[in-house]
Amino acid sequence: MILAYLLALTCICAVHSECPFGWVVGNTSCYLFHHEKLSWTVASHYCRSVGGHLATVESKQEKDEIHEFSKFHSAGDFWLDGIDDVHESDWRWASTYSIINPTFWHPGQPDNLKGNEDCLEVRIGDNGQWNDDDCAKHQFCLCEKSLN
Ligand SMILES: [Ca+2]
Ligand SMILES: [Ca+2]
Ligand SMILES: [Ca+2]
Repeated sequence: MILAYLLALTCICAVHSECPFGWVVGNTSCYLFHHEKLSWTVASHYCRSVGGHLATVESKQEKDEIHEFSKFHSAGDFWLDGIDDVHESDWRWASTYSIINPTFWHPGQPDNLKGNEDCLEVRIGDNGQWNDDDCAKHQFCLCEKSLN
């Protein structure tokens, strides 16, 4: 009886072992909506400290998936991994320095307002489309790590 119980527990744990506790299971990645407002740099460090990186959106499918998750898991706009702080308007995923393609900018964005917007945020009120904002602004963030 006890053995059967332990076996059942093992099976339950195995089913949920793809993502750590508290992370959302996506199609190809695990996502963590962090509910503390942080500057982009501190948010990036936070995601690394939990074994991931700020989320990179690499397809329409991933963009839509994250937008659906955000309806339930995010209290507001959140940082992604994108930056253009090395060369203005040259948007890259910071964790890999790969060019951001495709992009999902909100109409009129990125506008580099006041010459000081070099970090990428998701605006949940704008259907999950993107805005560039001041990296020093404190914002929620989305971490990502690979499914394994
Ligand atoms: Ca990704
Ligand atoms: Ca910029
Ligand atoms: Ca902007």
